[in-house]
Amino acid sequence: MADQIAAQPYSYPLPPLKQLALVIIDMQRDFLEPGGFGEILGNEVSRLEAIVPQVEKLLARFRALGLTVIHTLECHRPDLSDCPPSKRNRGKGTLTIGDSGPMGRILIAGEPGNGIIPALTPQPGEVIIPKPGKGAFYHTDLTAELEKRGITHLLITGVTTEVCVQTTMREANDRGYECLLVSDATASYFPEFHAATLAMITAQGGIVGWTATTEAVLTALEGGGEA
Ligand code: TIU
Repeated sequence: MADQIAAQPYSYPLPPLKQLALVIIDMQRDFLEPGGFGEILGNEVSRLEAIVPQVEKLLARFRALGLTVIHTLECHRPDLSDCPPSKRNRGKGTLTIGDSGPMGRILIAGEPGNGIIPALTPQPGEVIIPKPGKGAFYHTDLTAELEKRGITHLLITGVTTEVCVQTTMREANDRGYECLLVSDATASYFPEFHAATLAMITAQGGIVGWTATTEAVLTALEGGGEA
């Protein structure tokens, strides 16, 4: 197995694999399917589906290697006590967070639209982090879950690149995690924001971390044994 991943702005050194986690951010029906939060914010949601095959491949490899997988979900309690009014009032669509939509109440935990898409359904033993904000560290158990497992390195995927993905990567970077964003396993409703995010992460010698393709990650992990 390789000891690094071919990445931008330079190779990403791999730690002992048990210290590496795959983070899958918010691959929820609310963002990927019509009738959810993404669409009520005015977005064309079809672009996000394109990354599902890449995320599936990475997930399959992590499962085969017995490595840590973390799924996050952007969601709020049914009583909205964890949703600041500033967030609820934003968007100015016909519906807002907590309202009933075609897939149930928008962005509310347990509603059909709020679940992870079937192709990426978590398996027992995988970590699920519900989060009320864009970043996965804010008001969640993520730090505790990472520390419990001795995780130091994060491969980050999911949606949307410049919102929850970038916020989470910046939060992780400030906490000392070595972060790599998988460039074709993350998507935005806005292709120019996807490109800008990759560029700003890797600028200045990797100020926030690294980017690499799914293929580069899979190639580096080829032949890796049980952690
Ligand atoms: N609107 C948008 O691009 N994203 C979000 O609201 N949440 C996530 O990115 N998950």
